[in-house]
Amino acid sequence: MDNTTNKSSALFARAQQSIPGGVNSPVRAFRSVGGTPVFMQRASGAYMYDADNKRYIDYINSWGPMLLGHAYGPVVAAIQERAAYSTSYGAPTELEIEMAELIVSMAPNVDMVRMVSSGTEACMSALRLARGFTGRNKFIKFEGCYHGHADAFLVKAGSGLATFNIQTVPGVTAGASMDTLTAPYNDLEAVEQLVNDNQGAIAAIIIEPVAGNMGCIVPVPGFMEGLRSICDREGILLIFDEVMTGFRLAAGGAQERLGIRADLVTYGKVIGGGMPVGAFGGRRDIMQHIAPLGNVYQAGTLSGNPIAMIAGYTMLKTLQDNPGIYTQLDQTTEKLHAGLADALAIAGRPFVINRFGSMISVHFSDKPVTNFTDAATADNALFNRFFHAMLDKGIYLPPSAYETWFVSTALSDEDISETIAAAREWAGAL
Ligand code: HOZ
Repeated sequence: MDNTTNKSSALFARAQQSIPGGVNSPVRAFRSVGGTPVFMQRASGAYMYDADNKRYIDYINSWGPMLLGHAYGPVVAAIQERAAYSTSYGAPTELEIEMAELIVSMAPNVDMVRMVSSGTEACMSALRLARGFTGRNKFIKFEGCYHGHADAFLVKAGSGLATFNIQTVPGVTAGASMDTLTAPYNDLEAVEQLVNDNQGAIAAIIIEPVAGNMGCIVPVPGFMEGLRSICDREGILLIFDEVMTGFRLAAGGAQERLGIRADLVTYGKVIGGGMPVGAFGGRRDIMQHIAPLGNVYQAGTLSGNPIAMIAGYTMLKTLQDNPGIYTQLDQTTEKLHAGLADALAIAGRPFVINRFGSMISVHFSDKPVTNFTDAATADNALFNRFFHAMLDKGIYLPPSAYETWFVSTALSDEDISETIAAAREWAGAL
């Protein structure tokens, strides 16, 4: 099925000549849902406009960062002002201290923080730090969780690897992934088994505290508490990958929302206000192992970049000063959930809507979706049809059942109603 406009089709054909697959990140290519990706030219608030100026209500929000909608005025103004000072110094600035202090004041259990340029960098650095701190090599990740594209994480990973059913990644050596242990999400017994089988060898358990790379999957009661107590008992570090959830679910992210303490936390997306930013932080005694204080080496020419910092700082300060934003996000997402549930019921096909805060997704499944196997055995062909029908009606959903949707404060009641009406029309015609 091809729902795209003429200009997008022409741009996609041209892009494929000089960019692998025509895109700079695989899921954008629409390969699993079919059709041609929509090329965007601008966005404002809740809306994106494609190359032919067709308007879309956006539920991707740049895969998470645009929590306050697109082209949020104060962030844009701050970027414009700072750009005139210089776009990069490669030397420390006061702004980086202000950013670090702000993060430490918002995020629980983060005494120190190091800025990087992406969520991938944040996760690979946090893992290296956990290994350096504990002197152990192995780590546990969960099937369907995605922690960026560093070699060790590309085992049973979600997001694009799940979307394209990539089981083995050429170029990732056996050596790079031999210390990666995997367990099903929400399965504490499987974690206990891995820990027993690898006594004294596991440096870290890394997890998306609310998973967003196999659709949205919520931790069952007791699961996170169980991980915390296993880590405490075994001297394992608990790493929360809050690239999606950080500053989105609450000012203090999933740690605050779930009431669980992590030893290390990784950030991305919202923390950069739409600029390429990531960060990892945590307990002082662990963070002090990072160079130049310790020997766990990590560096970056553009780390702490002034434009990225001012965008992120302005975003986070807005969130800190306006806690009502989180209530608004929850209420908007609840309305969307209720309306979609009513609308999709018309089709008479089983479906599950998972939601936590402003993360939500639909799986066409007849049983609860609590792990990757559940997500993978849902009717994802039906999701693809749903996706295209919504796209036709100007509703921009992630082009994969293995991605969460992200809600922004820019969405109005009218936008939600329009989205629900589109879903109802599709369900009625099925
Ligand atoms: N890894 C992102 C979704 N989980 C996709 C990033 C993108 O295509 O921009």
